Amino acid sequence: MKANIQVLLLVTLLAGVWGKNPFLKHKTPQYKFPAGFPFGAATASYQVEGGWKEDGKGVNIWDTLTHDRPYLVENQDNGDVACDSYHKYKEDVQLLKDLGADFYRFSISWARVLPEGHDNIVNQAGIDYYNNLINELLANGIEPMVTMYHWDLPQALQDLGGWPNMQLAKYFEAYARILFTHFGDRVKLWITFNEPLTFVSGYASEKGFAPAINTPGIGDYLAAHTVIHAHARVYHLYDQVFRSRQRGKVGIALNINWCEPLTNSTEDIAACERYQQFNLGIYAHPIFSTEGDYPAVVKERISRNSAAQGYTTSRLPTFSPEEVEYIRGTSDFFGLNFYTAYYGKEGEEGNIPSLGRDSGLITRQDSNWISSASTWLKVVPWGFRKEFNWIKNEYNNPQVFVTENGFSDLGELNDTGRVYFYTTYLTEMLKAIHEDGCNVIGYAAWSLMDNFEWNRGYAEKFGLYHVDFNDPTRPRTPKESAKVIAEIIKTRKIPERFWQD
Ligand code: PNW
Repeated sequence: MKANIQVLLLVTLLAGVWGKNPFLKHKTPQYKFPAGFPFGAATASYQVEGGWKEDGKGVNIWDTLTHDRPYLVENQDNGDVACDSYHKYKEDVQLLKDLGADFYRFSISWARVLPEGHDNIVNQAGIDYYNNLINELLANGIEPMVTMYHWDLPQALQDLGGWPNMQLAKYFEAYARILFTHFGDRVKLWITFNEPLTFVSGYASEKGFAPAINTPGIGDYLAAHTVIHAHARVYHLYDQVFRSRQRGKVGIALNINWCEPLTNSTEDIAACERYQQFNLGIYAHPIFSTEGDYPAVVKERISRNSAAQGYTTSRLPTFSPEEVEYIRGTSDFFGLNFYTAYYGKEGEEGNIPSLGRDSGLITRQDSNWISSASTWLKVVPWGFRKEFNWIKNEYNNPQVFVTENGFSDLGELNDTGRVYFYTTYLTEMLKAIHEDGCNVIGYAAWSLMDNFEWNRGYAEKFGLYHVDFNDPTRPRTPKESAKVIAEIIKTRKIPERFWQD
């Protein structure tokens, strides 16, 4: 009898060592979020505000796309009313308060402030709206984090060619000057651009994001070039005119998917490295690397492909040495929007010419990965940790502020998929912080509430709060995920019932 118990104990112990003991639960270590680590939620002007022609707002490229080419959007939806946050911002602030959010990431509609895009006409009603929102946030102890550009370019500037026109860098600086002047006394966290990689694709296809112009492999590279210049101008403007008085931070929000090499071959490893360089490095290398400029592999391949295709100059514009210096180091933090991952292998896919073709790899997702309502978004929590590490190694461990991370479904209140997404992704983020030493300094969930999901209209929902788009009063209701996020913010850890084996 005694011997039997000893054997049982020994087996139990050994199994425990091997991590398979059914009695000893082998779970993720209970890491805490560092003291003072800010949690928040994010939205964007066109996706939530509505009020598309109210009080002097000018027309932007998403107004134009949804009105003139409604077939480009699921169900012909548009953002004319959206969540009606133009009228309901006080309620939005209460939602944030109920979450326990430390900050709110929202964007300013350029055409609401400058109806024609230029700084000659300032729309006072637009200034008032954002002043009211900012003041309401601060009165509730919530810090504003403001994105200057989340894809809604004034139509008047698109009429001049949009982002491929280098003059827009100057106009963007003038717009930013207006924002710093009016709001910089209270706004201390600024993001110049949200996801340039995504919105410049509006110049690579006539079917996707606004302005939906089909100049792949040329227009999108020109747009990227202008955007990088525009970002640097705004950073220098802040340094020269505003920083000493306002003492805030200026960054940029870049999106990237993790790319896992399909095999261990040097070709596939190199292919995934190219994926990072073509999709993230194209923006991050000029700003965050020690040497600046576009990544060497990006310059080489686009130049080589351009020549082979009969162009006498590269389709990718070049920075002069002075420009490289001007752009290098122009960010106080690295804003990261992260959602999903792909497998990558060497190969060729995509139109000639295009960024995808130039990058020289084939990407696929694993059919075993958990799906969302968005075709592109599979749940791959470990990719989040790997991406933090890639950024740490590539850019000398910069301060990374997660400016977006989230999951789509069809809008159910008992959103178990979203709860799984947040608890597993945040667990990987904690490992990146505590085990890998990645310098993660903040986190924003995308999104505070269901909203206009671009070409997918209202078909895919990312909100912590449900919004009823059939009700003219657009009521908001907390989902299960809102309660779980509130619990995480309060307890500073992932609740034990969500720990994974
Ligand atoms: C981001 N992709 O867009 C945007 O910043 C948000 O405005 C948007 O609502 C959110 O993520 C969810 O889509 C993305 O295809 C759009 O990989 C598409 C992709 C990634 C991000």
